[in-house]
Amino acid sequence: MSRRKFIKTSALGLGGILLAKCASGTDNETIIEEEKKVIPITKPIVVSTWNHGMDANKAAWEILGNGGNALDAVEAGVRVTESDADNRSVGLGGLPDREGKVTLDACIMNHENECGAVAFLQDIEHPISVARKVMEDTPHIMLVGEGAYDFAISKGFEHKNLLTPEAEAEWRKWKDSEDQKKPRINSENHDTIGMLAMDEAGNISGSCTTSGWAYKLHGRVGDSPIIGAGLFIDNEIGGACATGMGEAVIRIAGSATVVELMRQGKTPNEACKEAVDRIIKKHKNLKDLQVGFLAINKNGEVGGHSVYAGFNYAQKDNNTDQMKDVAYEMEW
Ligand code: SD4
Repeated sequence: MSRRKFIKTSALGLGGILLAKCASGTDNETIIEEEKKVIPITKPIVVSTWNHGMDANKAAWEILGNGGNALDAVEAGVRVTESDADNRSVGLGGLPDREGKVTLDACIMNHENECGAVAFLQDIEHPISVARKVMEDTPHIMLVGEGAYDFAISKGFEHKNLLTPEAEAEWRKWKDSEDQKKPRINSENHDTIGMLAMDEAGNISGSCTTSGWAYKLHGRVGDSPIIGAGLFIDNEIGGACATGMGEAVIRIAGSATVVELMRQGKTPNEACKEAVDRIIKKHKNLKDLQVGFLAINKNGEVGGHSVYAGFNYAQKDNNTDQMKDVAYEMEW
């Protein structure tokens, strides 16, 4: 018996896409005929990782909802989280490294593949804005440590002690504990904010900012400031960001991988799942190895996937303002 199928899929950019749909056929033949179907693009839209994404999205939406651009939105959005002293994993109030120092990682990327990053930055409240200055005011992409700090001060950022009394108390308790066990990433501590936005013009930008893994070695840098690992945007395709154990994300060039998988035709959900599968395949010891990916494509379709249960993201667009859970591979 022969089965003939005619499927044609064609991208029409901003206008929508042509989708094939099953029509009819005889008993031994299925003919899938081409049918024009316009899928509306969801834009503007902003998504960001974890519960703190709701407040961050709100700030981003004030820009996106008024015709502003995605780059301004992703910067303004995550600044809210950076300034939230109650948040123990980003900016002010973030848990420090083993030495009691709060060290920050951040990066930003726009629709023209321009990007900027800072890593191991101390005493500056808004690393995301310093990253943007690196992108816009220098020929470089990443500044680290003292150099990043000096650059920030030269650009008018203020010195600020980011170790709040509450975070310091937690660190001292950890330091005095017998086992000095590192908190389990994501479930016990560590929720970086990654944000992806598409504006009314259809341009995508992204940002990612964190104080990194609590009680890490002094000098440790994670995936969050590394373009292609913690964040990647290709405006022809979409964008992705990561949260969780940065070392594992870097090993598979996580966010760039997700974008490349979408380029091959995968949906955001499928692309994030395949990147998670790759992390699982490449690591022998998966204990506590949580990683979550979040992605958006040019149609404004959003997807995510994580190694362990519990990763969620916040979405805001003209019809949505809510948290969403992602599918995962394992229970804790
Ligand atoms: C890091 N990826 O420093 C960050 C931590 C994180 O949710 O995302 N936690 O490795």
